Amino acid sequence: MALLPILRFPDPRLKKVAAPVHNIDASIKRLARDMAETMYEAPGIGLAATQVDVHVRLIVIDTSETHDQLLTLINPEIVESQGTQVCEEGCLSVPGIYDKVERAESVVVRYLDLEGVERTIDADGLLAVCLQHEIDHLDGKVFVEHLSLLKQTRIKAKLAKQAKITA
Ligand code: K1U
Ligand code: ZN
Repeated sequence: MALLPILRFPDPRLKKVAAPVHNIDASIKRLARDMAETMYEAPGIGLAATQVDVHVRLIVIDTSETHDQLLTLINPEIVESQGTQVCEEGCLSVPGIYDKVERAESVVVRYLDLEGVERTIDADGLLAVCLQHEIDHLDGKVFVEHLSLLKQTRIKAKLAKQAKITA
């Protein structure tokens, strides 16, 4: 297993649209394991392959308090959504920044598991938010792009300052 480096916003590679997985081979299974290890170590409650600079449609999520309910979703697709909720979000690619984003309250997501079996999840609350956040990553969208342009400019300035200090 390996910890993978996570891209930082506004890295242009975070804007790439990920390609569907056609073959769930050993390299996809290894990537899923490495992403889970990276997510737990960060720590975070989700991670998309885009964030580790691999542009395939694969996400891992664990929103449980016990960190033992890992979900690995290949080619996830929102097939139904209902209502709205506003939730404070963070992102491992935008460290130290948290802000409120409006999302659907509940979603039904269709995906393939690691054995290639088609499944659906019916999610609400934090899991629904996390699914939408991670699927956005696969489409090249970071949560700050849901915020005003003024906020985005401030966030970029703050991250640039942080990067200067740590360089
Ligand atoms: O995609 C990511 O960068 C992961 C992100 C997922 C997420 C968080 C909150 C709302 C929506 C999506 C994170 O995991 S940020 C870190 C975080 O939320 C967290 C860290 C430690 C314990 C609990 C939560
Ligand atoms: Zn994120």
